[in-house]
Amino acid sequence: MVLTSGLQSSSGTPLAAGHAWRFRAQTGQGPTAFTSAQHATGCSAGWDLKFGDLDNDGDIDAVAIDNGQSYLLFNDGSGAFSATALSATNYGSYRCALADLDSDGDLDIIVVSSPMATTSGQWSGQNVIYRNDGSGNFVSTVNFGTGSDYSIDVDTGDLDNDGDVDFVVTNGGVSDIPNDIYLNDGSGNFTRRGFLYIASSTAEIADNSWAVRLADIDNDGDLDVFIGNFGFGPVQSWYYLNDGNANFYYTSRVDLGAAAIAVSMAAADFNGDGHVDIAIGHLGQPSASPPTYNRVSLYLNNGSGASDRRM
Ligand SMILES: [Ca+2]
Ligand SMILES: [Ca+2]
Ligand SMILES: [Ca+2]
Ligand SMILES: [Ca+2]
Repeated sequence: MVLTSGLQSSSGTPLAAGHAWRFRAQTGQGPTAFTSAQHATGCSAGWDLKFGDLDNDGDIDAVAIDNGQSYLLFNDGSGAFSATALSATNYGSYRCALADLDSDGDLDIIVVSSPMATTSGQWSGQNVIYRNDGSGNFVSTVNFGTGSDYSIDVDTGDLDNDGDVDFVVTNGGVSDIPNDIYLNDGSGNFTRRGFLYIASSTAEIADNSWAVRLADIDNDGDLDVFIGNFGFGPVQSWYYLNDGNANFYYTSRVDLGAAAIAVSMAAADFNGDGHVDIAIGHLGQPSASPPTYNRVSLYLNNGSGASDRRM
């Protein structure tokens, strides 16, 4: 949730800047069956799919990534979606995030990409921010990163507790590359910060990372970071605790213990004990030593760290 005006403190003092909050809603038991399987026209499959009201007309729209190309899927109000390309260029995109990056009350889009040679041409791997004009038009774009970060995933949240939306990008689809934090100046202009430093050093640790999710792991009021790593052979994934100012030092890097490729993640309080847990989707390598298999691991947070429990 983002509020940009009319904010007051509990004592009635006006607050100058807009603020962003994230809530977790507790819900009852959901439906036990789903009906209807309506495909969006113009977009055949999805590498990623994120939902939000892009054109501020009260219904939920979506952004899809399909075979490196990004698409807007606008809802006609009845649940039918039609796809239009977000960009004329296929950047080799993997995943996206929706958030109000410039605090003007509409959802903007971050798309992260990796360069790749394909039969239909070279994908450049450029990462792009698309700014919303408020009506679902995304003609204002900002490139970010080096263009060859080999970025795979992105998640948004207020990492430095200054009321605006920041984001984390995982890099290294093919090799060990440091991940990136991008901090917002409040107007949607971002400064890159190296993700993880060895204490008392500015040397960044590089991982071959795929998945990222932000959540307050230690319940101290700031967003921490889960990172899922990819590799050939046993691979460990990590979580990183925030010092409150978006600093993540080596001493706060904690092993999740997952000796398997982690390609996707979801963070939620799965057992309802007030601590955020993590589910990791693994890509198996049966021929590796030791072998690993396709599976989902659930790591339950005991309040002081995550403990392994496999599904
Ligand atoms: Ca809409
Ligand atoms: Ca916006
Ligand atoms: Ca912030
Ligand atoms: Ca925290």
